[in-house]
Amino acid sequence: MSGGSARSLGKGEACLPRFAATLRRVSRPGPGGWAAPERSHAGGSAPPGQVPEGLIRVYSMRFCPFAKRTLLVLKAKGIGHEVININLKNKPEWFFKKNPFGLVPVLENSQGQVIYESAITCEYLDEAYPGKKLLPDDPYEKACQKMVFELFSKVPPLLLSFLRRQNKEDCSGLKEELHKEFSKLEEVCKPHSKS
Ligand SMILES: N[C@@H](CCC(=O)N[C@@H](CS)C(=O)NCC(=O)O)C(=O)O
Repeated sequence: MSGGSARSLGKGEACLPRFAATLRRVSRPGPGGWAAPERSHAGGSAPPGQVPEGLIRVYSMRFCPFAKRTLLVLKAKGIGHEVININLKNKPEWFFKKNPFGLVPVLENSQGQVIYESAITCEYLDEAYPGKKLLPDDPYEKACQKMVFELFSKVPPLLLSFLRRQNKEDCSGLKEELHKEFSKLEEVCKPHSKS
């Protein structure tokens, strides 16, 4: 490692700046600011129609790490889907009928069934669609995966706070918390690591 740091960095700590830089790159505002280039549905907008047969719809927001979970599962399983972005600063009234909490992601299928909460949407997609199974069948193995998922759940909100901090704001506490969370994650991933 370059530089004369007083102590060597833990693995989780070393990857933090890289992770933050990647997040900054993917969530950098475009020429028009933070507004998504795709149309997003805001207050006053008409509700979208029925989901076309053979597709599943995901109500999302471009920078939402929770919605990314759902989108990753859709991609991994090759499920045909459409994305409707929601303006979370000015939510359409109809969106609360899809999810009473008013949060993305939400899934809706062509039978009008809706599923919200990212972990639940991921499990639903894995069970409802054929093809590559993402969760193990063995109950213990499945529980282990869910525990890792829960452990990782602490990371995205911390990263968001890290990205949203003001330039001069002291973020040492935040860094410490992130380091702690990454270390926990590394500890549980160690037995499965190849190196
Ligand atoms: N526990 C939820 C969290 C989802 C969540 O917080 N989504 C954020 C966007 S990243 C949201 O919809 N925020 C809108 C709000 O707080 O009103 C999940 O896992 O789906």
